[in-house]
Amino acid sequence: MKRVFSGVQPTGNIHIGNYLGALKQFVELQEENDCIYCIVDMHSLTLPQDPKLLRKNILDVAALYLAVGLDPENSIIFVQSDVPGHAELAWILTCNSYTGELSRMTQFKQKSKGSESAPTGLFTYPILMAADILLYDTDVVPVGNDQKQHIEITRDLALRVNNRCGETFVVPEGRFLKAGARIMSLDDPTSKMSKSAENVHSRISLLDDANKIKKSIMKSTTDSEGSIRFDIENKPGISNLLNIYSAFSGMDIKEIEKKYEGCGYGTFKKDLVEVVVEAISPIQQRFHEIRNSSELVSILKDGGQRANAIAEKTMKRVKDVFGLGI
Ligand code: AQP
Repeated sequence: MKRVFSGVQPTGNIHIGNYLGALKQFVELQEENDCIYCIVDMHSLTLPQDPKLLRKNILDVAALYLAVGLDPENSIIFVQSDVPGHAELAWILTCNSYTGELSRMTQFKQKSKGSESAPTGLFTYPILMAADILLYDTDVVPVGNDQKQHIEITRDLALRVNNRCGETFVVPEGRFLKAGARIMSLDDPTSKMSKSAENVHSRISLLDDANKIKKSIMKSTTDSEGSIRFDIENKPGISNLLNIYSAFSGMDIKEIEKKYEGCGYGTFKKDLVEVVVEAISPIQQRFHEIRNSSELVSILKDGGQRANAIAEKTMKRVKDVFGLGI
C-alpha cells in the first residue's frame, strides 16, 4: 500500500481545473492507498487573506472534499495549520535549499510579476509544499500538471538531504493526469484556469449555478475557423473545451470531434454546458448537505490528530539526523 499526500489551498472559487487536476484523482486513489488530504491554509497566506473569509473557505474545501467522494474513514482529511510539523520541517528544508533553484520556479515568476515587494512566502512556497509531502513519508503526490516543477524541487530536496545525512526522506513521485490535466482559462486559453483570476467567466467554479456556467461557456474564447477539432497550438480555446467535455463525459476526444463534425461552436458549447452541469450538480447537492452538518469540524479535528501522530514521528527522526534539540 502506498502513502498518498496532496492538498488544496482554501482560497475560494475551487474550479473544475482543481477538480479534474486534483480532487478527482484523490478519490480514485483512496481505495487502494493510504491517503492523506490536507487543506493547505498556511500556503494561502502567501497572498493577503481576510481572516473571516479564510475560515469559511477552509470549511468549504473540507465540505467539497467530502462532496466529491473522499471518505474520512479511509483517508485522513485535515487542516495544515493544525499540525506544527509542516512549519518546522519547512525551516529545516529552507536551510537546505538554494535561492537559485527557487528563483527558477515559474509560479513565483508569474505571481510576483518581478515585484520587489512580493511576499517572501511566495518565494519559499515550494519549500513549504516539500515539507507537506516529506512529513508523511509520501510515495505519490496527485496534482495538476502545473505543479510539476514543485514536485521536482521536493524530490531534489529529499535526495540532497539523503545524500548529505543518510536515508531521511522517502523520495516521492508526482501523479499527473494525462487527459485534461491542465484546464485552461476560458477567456485566455493560453493561461491556466485559476481561482484568483479577476474575470469570473474565466473559470467554472464547482459551486457555480447552471446560469453562470452557461454564461461562462458561451462567452469562452475560441477562434474564427469554425471547426471542432483538437489542436492546442492553433486552436487552444476549442482544444480546452474538448478537454473539459472529454473529462466530464468520459468520451474520447476523437469521438467528440466526430459527433460535432459540421456543427457550429454554439451547438457544441450548449451541449458542453449540459455535460458540465450534469456532472457537478450531484457534487453541489452533497456539498450543501455536508457544509451545514456538525460532523464537518469533528472530521477535521480527528484528521488533525491522526496526521499529527505521523508527523511527530518524522520530526523526531529529522531532528535526530540534524542534531537538533537535546
Ligand atoms: N487549471 C488547472 N488545471 C488542472 N489542475 C489545476 N490545479 C490548479 N489549477 C489547475 C491543481 O489543483 C490543485 C490545487 O491547487 P491549489 O489550491 O494548491 O493552488 P493553485 O495551483 O495555485 O490553484 P489555482 O486555482 O491556480 O489558484 P490561484 O489562482 O490562487 O493560483 C493542485 O494540485 C493544482 O495542480
